[in-house]
Amino acid sequence: MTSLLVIVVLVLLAVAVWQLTKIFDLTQVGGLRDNSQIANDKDNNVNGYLMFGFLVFIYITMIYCVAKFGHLPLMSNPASEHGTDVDNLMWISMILIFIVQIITQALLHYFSFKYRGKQGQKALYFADNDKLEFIWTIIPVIVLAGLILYGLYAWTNIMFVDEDEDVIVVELYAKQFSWEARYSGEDNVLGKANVRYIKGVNTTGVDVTDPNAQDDRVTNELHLPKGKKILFKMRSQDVLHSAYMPHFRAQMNCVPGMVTQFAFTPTKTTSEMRQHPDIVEKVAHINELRAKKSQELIAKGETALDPYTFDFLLLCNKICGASHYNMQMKIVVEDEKDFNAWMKEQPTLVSAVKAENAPEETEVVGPTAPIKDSAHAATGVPTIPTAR
Ligand SMILES: [Cu+2]
Repeated sequence: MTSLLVIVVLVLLAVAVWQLTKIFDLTQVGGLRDNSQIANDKDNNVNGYLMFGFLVFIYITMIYCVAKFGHLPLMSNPASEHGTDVDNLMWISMILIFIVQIITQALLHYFSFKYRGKQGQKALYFADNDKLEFIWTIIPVIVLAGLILYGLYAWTNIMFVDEDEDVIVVELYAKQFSWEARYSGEDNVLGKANVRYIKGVNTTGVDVTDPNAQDDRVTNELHLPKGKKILFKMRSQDVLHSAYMPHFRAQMNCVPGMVTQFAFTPTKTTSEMRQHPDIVEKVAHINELRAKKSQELIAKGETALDPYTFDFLLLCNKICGASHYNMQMKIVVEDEKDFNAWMKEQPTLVSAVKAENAPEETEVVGPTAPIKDSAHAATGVPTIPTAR
């Protein structure tokens, strides 16, 4: 309501100023003032110098933004093998854009000034110039072709997964508004899945009767071993999501009804990343802001904020609904030994389903035990093959 009142007051003020200028103009009628609608030399000079003023404004804004916000884009210290390629591509593109815009803006504003209108001066009729046109066409063609070819080369390299390569297959399951990870287990093949199988603890809709699903493990935290290639298979339960792992320079859409994939090799563990100077500086800055906010909260009698520690995150990068902003999952990168130890502690999905369906007194048996509630297996629901 306050904002509406402020807007109304501003509009009324603008109308009042406009009316006042009209009255002022009327009082000047008959004076020595030039009332012609055609620009004279003075007008053209003013506009010419304003062009220069605008150029200076653009440059100052640019320098200010680079100095103040330049540290925000993730363009150094990637945590994946291919991350360096993405960063290089980004650096080359940004530097080229920077140089080109500095030169073209200067030329544009300089010529606008130089050829500003002058009394009695006529514009020169200039039909065309093949040499000039050739130069300003061929330079962008060469630069853009180089950028596109380099980009395509980098993209093909990043997306290529050798079928015989030793990779760990992990499924990322997206839904409004959380993530789940499904590990393919010892056989490294994911069991079939379909949204119609979702029931109780089987939140990812895995066909628990599928032999490949017997050793699948579903977790709410994504653990990855350092130095091992991970092949992610993405699925979505409801709408379009996007699996975004910024520190690994990885992103892929999660589309309902199909499986998409992305593979990368983590090169830094979470604890190594926490010790990196860039991250140490960022964390210190965030905690400074949090400490200030905590003081305000304490003054209001509320609880203070916890200090922040760095963690890799899997985020959703498609606006998928009201809580999209909070759709994230923690990623822990660790040494292979720690990863294997963690993996051993995770129960298989089949054993969890069995425990859920078993009578209270029955104990959970091995992961390959037959499934009691396999009624859905006979429903003939088509499954999405998620195996490699
Ligand atoms: Cu989402």
